[in-house]
Amino acid sequence: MFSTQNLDRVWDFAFLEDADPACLPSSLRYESVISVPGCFDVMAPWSGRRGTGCFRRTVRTGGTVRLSIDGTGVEAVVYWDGKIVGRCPYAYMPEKFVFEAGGCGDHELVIAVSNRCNQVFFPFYDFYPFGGIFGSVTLEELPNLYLEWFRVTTLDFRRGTIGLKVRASRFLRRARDLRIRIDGKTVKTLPFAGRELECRLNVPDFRLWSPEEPNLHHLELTLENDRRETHFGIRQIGIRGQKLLLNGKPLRLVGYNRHESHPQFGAATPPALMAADLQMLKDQGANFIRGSHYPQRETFLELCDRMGILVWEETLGWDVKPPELFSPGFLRRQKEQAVRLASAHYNHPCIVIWGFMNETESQLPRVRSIIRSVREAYRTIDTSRPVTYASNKYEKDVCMDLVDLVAMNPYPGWYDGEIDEPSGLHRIEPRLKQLAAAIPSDKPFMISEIGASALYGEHDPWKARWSEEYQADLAREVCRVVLHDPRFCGLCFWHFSDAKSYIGGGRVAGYNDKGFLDRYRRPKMAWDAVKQLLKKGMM
Ligand code: ADA
Repeated sequence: MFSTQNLDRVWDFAFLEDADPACLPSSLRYESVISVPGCFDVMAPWSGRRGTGCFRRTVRTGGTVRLSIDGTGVEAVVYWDGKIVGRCPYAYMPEKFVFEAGGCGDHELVIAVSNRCNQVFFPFYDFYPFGGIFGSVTLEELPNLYLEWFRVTTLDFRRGTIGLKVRASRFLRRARDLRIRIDGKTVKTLPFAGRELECRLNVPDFRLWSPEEPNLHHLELTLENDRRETHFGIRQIGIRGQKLLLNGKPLRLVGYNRHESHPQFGAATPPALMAADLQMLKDQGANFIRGSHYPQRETFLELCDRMGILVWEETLGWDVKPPELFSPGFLRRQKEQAVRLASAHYNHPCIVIWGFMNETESQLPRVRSIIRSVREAYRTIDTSRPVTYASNKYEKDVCMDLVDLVAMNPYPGWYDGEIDEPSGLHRIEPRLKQLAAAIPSDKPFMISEIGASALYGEHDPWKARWSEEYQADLAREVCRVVLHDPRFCGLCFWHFSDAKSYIGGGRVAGYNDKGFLDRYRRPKMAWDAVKQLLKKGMM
């Protein structure tokens, strides 16, 4: 009766060099076609160009609809029959728009995507501002009364108790039945009046979610003519002193920072590539991805839920400096991103950390109030997960007390030392130990980035920098130091695979080449070095 349409596949396309996506010319000729998801600036003839890409298609529908767009970049404006119905100001952020589609019939949907840098995606970022629609586009027809959102939280993993919070699309003066089914069985029918409802439920025959056994349960909610469903996992993230806990047991995160980046797909990486990436990660014996440095795709998170891969997800805001950092707009945008992200991805058990503001100026006391405010923005939606930022201010960081877990991005053996020094590996152990000693003793501590550049295929008998040998030795040394020391709850290498960058200096051929895999996912020596250590049970 109320259909959901997946709008992916082939759309019309037009590229306009100079147009503002919020002000399209009245007559626009769509002379090309493109796939959705898809990035235009990785394809001839728009490769590397900046401008506005207009994606258009016809949709047969009517009545009240909800349009979901799973990430665009750098920003987008959404038109329905020529009128603006939504804006996507934050690159990579999933967005949903509810609007009146008009009478039943064919309607025109245009998503105008600009890949010009803006106040959220600055041109100095060390990753590429891809232009396109990065994830799926779906359209649901909505009944008169529908569920706006629902959130599932594990309250007691020992008993399988979950909390359920549900919001209706409007205030209900008269109570209606909310039917709750778990794993195909009705567990409760509750009278729902007002706008929101909160309840506790014990999941029958529950099984815990963990990386080793990523068990999922199925939840289905029915309110009048609306029916919603999701998978959820019963798992609790906790902190006890310096320990990060999963279901009461110490958790050790080992994995990689990963960009959504591929020479042929840009940031619109297809599900098959995501699955292959994650399968490689599992095969290596790692269990963790930091989604650097922006929101992740729904398919990616679903794969992580199913495969038992733990995720740090973060908002976009990379190394932003004053005066921009202290502008009121910056804080508002950071808070808004945190709220949108936590709301959109709340129900994914794989997400264990919320992050923000990579490598901010956390040595400045004035940044404390910004960090506190963004942390609180996350907490208005979610108090069940630790919140943090990745710091490169090390001992000078004055904000460590404000986060639940301290995370640092040191690069001993790569960015320190003298330019003509043959090797900096000897500095890794003292530096990491020194850092661990500087962290407040009541906080878990993880290495959120560490690594070295290596050019794929560059071999060197003297293990010089930029060779695969040097990177592999560095990875081995980091594992030796970190994985045996209980002071570190996590190690996240920089980074999974080589990724296109936008900054000039030190980026060979425009790529950040600290990948343990190259841009086409061919393993460098460091990949196998870590694999061997993890297989030996170093975790
Ligand atoms: C930083 C940053 C990464 C990347 C890395 C590098 O730590 O967070 O995005 O730029 O440095 O390769 O230098």
